Amino acid sequence: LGGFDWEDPFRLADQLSEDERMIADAARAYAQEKLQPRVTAAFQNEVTDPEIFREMGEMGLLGTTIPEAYGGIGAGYVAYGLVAREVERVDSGYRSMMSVQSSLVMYPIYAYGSEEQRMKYLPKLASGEWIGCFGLTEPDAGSDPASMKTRAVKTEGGYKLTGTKMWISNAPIADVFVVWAKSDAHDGKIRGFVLEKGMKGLSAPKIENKMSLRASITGEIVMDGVEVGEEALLPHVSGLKGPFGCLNRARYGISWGAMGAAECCWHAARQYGLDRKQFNRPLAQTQLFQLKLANMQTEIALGLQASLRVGRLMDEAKAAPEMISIIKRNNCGKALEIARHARDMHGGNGISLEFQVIRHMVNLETVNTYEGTHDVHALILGRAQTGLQAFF
Ligand code: TGC
Ligand code: FAD
Repeated sequence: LGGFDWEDPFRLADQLSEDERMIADAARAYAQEKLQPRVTAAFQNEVTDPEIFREMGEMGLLGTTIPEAYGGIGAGYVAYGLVAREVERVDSGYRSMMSVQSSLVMYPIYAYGSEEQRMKYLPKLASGEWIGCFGLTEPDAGSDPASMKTRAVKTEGGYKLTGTKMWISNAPIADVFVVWAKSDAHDGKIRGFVLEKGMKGLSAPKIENKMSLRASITGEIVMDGVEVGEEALLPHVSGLKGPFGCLNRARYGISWGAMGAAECCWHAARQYGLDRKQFNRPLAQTQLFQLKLANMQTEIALGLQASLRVGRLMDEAKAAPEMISIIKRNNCGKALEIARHARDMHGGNGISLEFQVIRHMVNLETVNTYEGTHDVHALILGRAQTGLQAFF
C-alpha cells in the first residue's frame, strides 16, 4: 500500500501531465504572491484593479484553451480547471474576472466569430490589454434567459440594440461586450453581438453595495439604441445554445474554482484548530472538530476527482452538459457548506476579514447562484433522468 497525503488524498497530482502540473504551479505562485497580499483590501474597499488582467495575461492565464495563433496557450480543459482552482483559492472574485474573460468572452469569439473578429479581439483579450464582459442576464430574465427582452433590430448597415443586462461581471471596466439579443432579422432567434466601449448609447453603470464578490466589479449593460455594423454579429451560432456553449465551459471551471476556495477554508480551519487551545487542548484534538475536517477532506477529494474526470472528457470532446451540471452544483454547494463550517470553527475570529473564511463564505453565496443556481442545475438533472421538464 502507498502512503497517505492528507492534503491530496487521492493523489490528484499524480494524475496530471507534466505540462498541467507546470501550469498549476505557475498559477499558484502568481495567485499566492500577487493576488493574496492585496485581496483583503480589495474586498474591504470594493476595488477591482484592472492591472490584474494585464498580470494574468502576462502569465498566460487568460484564454488558456485558445490556440497560440490567437494569443492563448492552447492548453486543455484540465489545465484551465487547475488555473481556476489556484486563483479561487485566493478569491472567487479574481477567478470570476479570469473565467468571464476566458470562457464567456474569448471562447464565443473563438468558437462563433469570424476570422476578422478572432484576429481583432483575441490577442488583446489574451494579453489583458482589453477587458471583456458577457451580457446574458437581465433584470427580468435570470434563470430563464429565453425570456430576455433585449432586441436587435435590422438597420441598413447592421443592427440597433436596445435593452438592459443585469449583474454583469467586469462590465463597468470592460472594453469588449459580448451581448445576447433576440434579432428580428433572424426570426427572433437569440444572436450574439460584440460591442465596444464608447459606442453611442452604450453604458455600464456599476452595481454598488454587494456583500459578496466585492473584489470583482459588477455592473449593468444599458443599450439605448446602440447601432453596430454587420461585423458586430457573431456569425456562427444562433439560439440559446450560443450562450449555453460558453456557460458549459465557465461552469466547468467554476467546479474546480469552488474547490480551491473550499481548500483554503479547510486548511485554515485545520491550522486554526491546531493553534487554538480551549479546555487545555487544541481544538483539533476534539472529536467534533475532526469530524468536520474529515467531512471537508472527503467532499473536496471527491469533488476534485469528479472535475478532473469531466475535464478529461471535455478534452476528448465527450463531456455532456448534464455532467457539468453535476459538478457545478455539487462542488459549489459543498464549498459553501465547507466555508460556513470553517467560519464557525474559527469562533469569533471567523467573522474577521483577517482570517479569510468569511470572505470565501460570502463569495460562495454568489458562486452557488450564478451560472445556473443550485436548484436550476437540480432541475436540469431531474429533466435528464425523468424526461419531464419541471421549470414551468
Ligand atoms: P432548453 O429548452 O433546455 O434549451 C434551449 C436550447 O439551448 C440548448 N441547450 C444547450 N446547449 C449547449 N449546452 C447546454 N448546456 C445547453 N442547455 C440547453 C438546447 O439544446 C436548445 O437548443 P435548440 O437548438 O433545441 O433550441 O432551454 P430552457 O429555456 O428550457 O432553459 C432552461 C435552463 C434552466 C436549462 C437554462 O435556461 C439555464 O441553464 N438557466 C440558467 C441561466 C444561467 O446559467 N445564466 C448564467 C448567466 S452568465 C453568468 O452567470 C456569469 S457569472 C460568471 C462569473 O462572474 O464567473
Ligand atoms: P432568479 O432566476 O430570479 O432565481 C431566484 C430563485 O428562484 C433562485 O433560488 C432560483 O433557484 C429559483 N428558481 C428560479 N427558477 C426556478 C424554477 N423554475 N423552479 C424552482 N426554483 C426556481 N449574468 C451574466 O449574464 N453575466 C455575468 O457576468 C454575470 N455575473 C454575475 C455576477 C454576480 C456577482 C451575480 C450575483 C450574478 C451574475 N450574473 C451574471 C447573473 C446570474 O447568472 C443570475 O443571478 C443567475 O442566473 C440567477 O438569476 P436571478 O438572479 O435572476 O435569479
